[in-house]
Parts: sequence; C-alpha cells; structure tokens
Amino acid sequence: MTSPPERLIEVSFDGIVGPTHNFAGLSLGNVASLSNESAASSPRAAALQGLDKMRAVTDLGITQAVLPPQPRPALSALRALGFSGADEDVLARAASSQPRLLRLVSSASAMWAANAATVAPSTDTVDGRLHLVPANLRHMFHRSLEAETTRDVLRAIFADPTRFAVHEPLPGGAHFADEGAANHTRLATEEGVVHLFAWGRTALDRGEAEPERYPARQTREASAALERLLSLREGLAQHAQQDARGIDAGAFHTDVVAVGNESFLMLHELAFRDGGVLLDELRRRLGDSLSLSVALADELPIEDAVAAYPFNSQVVTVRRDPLAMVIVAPLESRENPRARAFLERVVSEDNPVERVEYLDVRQSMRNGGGPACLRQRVPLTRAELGALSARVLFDAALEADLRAWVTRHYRDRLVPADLADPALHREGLTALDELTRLLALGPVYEFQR
Ligand code: SUG
Repeated sequence: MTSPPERLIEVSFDGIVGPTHNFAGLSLGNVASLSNESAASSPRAAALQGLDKMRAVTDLGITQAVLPPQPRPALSALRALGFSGADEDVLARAASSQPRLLRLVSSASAMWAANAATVAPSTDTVDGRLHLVPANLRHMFHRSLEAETTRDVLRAIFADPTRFAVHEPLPGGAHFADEGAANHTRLATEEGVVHLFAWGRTALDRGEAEPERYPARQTREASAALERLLSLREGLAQHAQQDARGIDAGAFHTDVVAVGNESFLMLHELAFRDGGVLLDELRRRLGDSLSLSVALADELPIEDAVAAYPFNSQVVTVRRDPLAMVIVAPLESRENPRARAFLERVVSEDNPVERVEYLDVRQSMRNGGGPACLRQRVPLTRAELGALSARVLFDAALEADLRAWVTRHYRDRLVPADLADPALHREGLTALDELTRLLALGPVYEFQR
C-alpha cells in the first residue's frame, strides 16, 4: 500500500516594493500603467502597503515569505548600451539623451513576484524535486532586466540541489517570451492535479485569433518549454489560449481575469478562448469537487474586471475540514459595484469561498498590479520549507525589521524626473546592501560582487 501524498504548504512569496517605485507609463496593454503615467508615486507608502498585505495574509494563517527588490536604476543595463563613465555620468548622459530609457531601467517592476517564475511542486515532478523556471519577461525591456537577478535570488533561497532545481530563464528573443506564474495556475482535487498554462500568441507556427489592439506577451512555445523544464509528470499539463478580446481590453496577463486555488477556479468569460471546452476538460480531469465561478460580460463587463481587478485576488485556503477559502481582493473591487456584486455572488454560492477581504494596494494597482501580481506561490513540503536558505519567512521579527528598513531608506514622494538624481541611485544601493544582510541572502546583486 502506498501512503497518500503529503499535503503541501503553499508559501506566498511577495515582492518587496523597491525604492524607485514610480509611474512611468511603460506597459502597453496595461490600462492602469498607461493612464497613470508621470503621476507622483510614494515608494514608502507602496512598500508599507505591501508589508500590510503580508501581515493580513499571515493573519489568515498562510505561510508568507519575501523576495527582495532589484537595484534600480540598472546602471549595468545603461553601460551595456554604451553609456560610460562614473555612475553620475552614466545617469546624467542617459537622462539627457534618452529620458525614456532611464525610466525603463528604473522600474521597480520586480515587485510583481507572480512574474518572477513558474513553479512545479515536488509532488508533481518526475525527479521529486521542486522546479522553478525564472521568467525571462522578454516581451518588455524594463521587465526583461529582472530575469538574471531573479534567478540568482531564487538560487540563494532554494539553494539545496537535492530538493530544488532553479533553471535558467528561457533563452532567445520574443519567440519564447515567458511571463511566469501570471499565466499559470495549479489546480488540485482528490481526483487529480492540473497545471493550466495560458499563452497569448504563437511564435513558430501561424497563429489564429490573436489580439489586434494590444500585444499578447506569452507564447505557446514558451509555455510548452516550461512544461518540459518543470519536469512535470505525464498528463498533468493543460494548455489554453488567452481570449484575444480579453487581452485587447487590458487583460495582459491571465491573472487579470482568472484565479484558481486547489479545487476552486474563478474566471471571466473572456479569460480563455473556447472557455467552455476548457472548463469541460478541467471538470473531466478534476471531477465534481472542482468549483467554477464564471463571470459573464453582462454581469461584469470586461472593462470593470480590468479596472477593478476582482480576479487579481489571492484565493487562500484558511481551513481544511470543512474546506474554507478567503478571497483577498483589492479595495478597487469593493468600490466598483459590479465587481463587488460578482464577488458577493461567489461567496453566496455553493463553493469553498467563505468571505472576501479587501486590501489597500493602491500604489501597485496604479501600475496594474493587484494582490495576485504581488505574490509568487510556492507549494512546499514541510521538509522543503525547513530547507529554505536565507531569512525570508515573514514573522513578527522580520516584519518589524522590514518596516524600520523601509522607513529608514525610502522616499515618500517620487516623480519620473527624480530618477536622474544620483542620490536616489546611491540610496537604493545602500538600502539593498543592508537588506541582503537583513535577509541573510548573501551577495545576490552584481554590485556586491
Ligand atoms: O508587467 N506593470 C506591470 C504589472 C504586472 C502585473 N503582474 C501580473 N498581472 N501578474 C506589467 O505591466 C508598469 C510600470 C510602469 O508603467 O511604471 C508595469 O510594469
């Protein structure tokens, strides 16, 4: 007789918001990013909102952890592009000749940890190790700068090679553009496990039904490569195309219009192309205990879903017996009557969802990142949890250290013109150097080597 598989503990790794958090209008197809371009930001408020969210999720009984920000402005990228001299000169030259480029290399976008990687837990893989593939984020220059540092950070945390495999980001250019877990959901019931991979366009073959107004970021070929690298056991993957109409309305990632947790999946009808066929297939594979909540466009127009982000919630399991879940949603979806009515309907239905908690992550939301964007889910066995390197698990002591650290180092107000200030760059290096010691991460950044 074989014993039942061990119950996994889902650890929520949130990206700590970086000291250059600002509104630069960088992401075509991301409505919030474009509409808030050049508004003043508050890096300090953003980072504290992130810590408040981690506290709220911890209080729900979830194991919470952190991922550090990345050094920005990324002078290494400016140097690679031919700007030379001392740090001050590199900054000054980039600021005067290509201010837009300075914005790109200054984004704190690594805060959206859902885009950091795609993960398969050890229960689902052929070699019984946890696999992580850092996302190459090739679709957008400012995000592509994250991949290598993310890999190094993940290798510092998931350091034990007998338990963890941290792969290289996918190679090449736009053909294998990968956005990480924003386009991936793991569903699990007593009857089975499905890794649902979503993609928006094809790279090698002629695609069909692709968006016209806004770009599709993830390719089908990238998702197929992820399935191979994650070393998933036979038959666990399911691939689906994002609905082009959703992308054209601003659902640049699947997690803007769909979220799943274990036996529960909530989605907008414009999340997937041929969504009905997909849901039938999921029911067939996962059985009757799979709960589905679908928002129809009549009830919740796609524009409201994109503006208020009810699907960019975290859905967390708060009790096992009987199974109970909580939706952690952004405040914006309480303020939007249709988004709120939809979430209330979900709570009222026969499914594991007990209630909704609304959180203020407005600084992140104004760049198109809700609660779900801010976290990477990593399902671990108890032994794997104990084998993490570095001090990344969020407890009262780490929380206090991080709050003090943010208050010490972060500016309260930033406008894009401040990005040229050499003092901002120095403040960032000092803060991050201190943070790596606080988190016992070792020298993960290039500037520390
Ligand atoms: O990639 N915004 C991010 C938001 C990512 C949200 N993540 C998930 N849905 N998982 C993006 O578009 C905007 C930055 C700016 O405009 O300053 C930005 O990069």
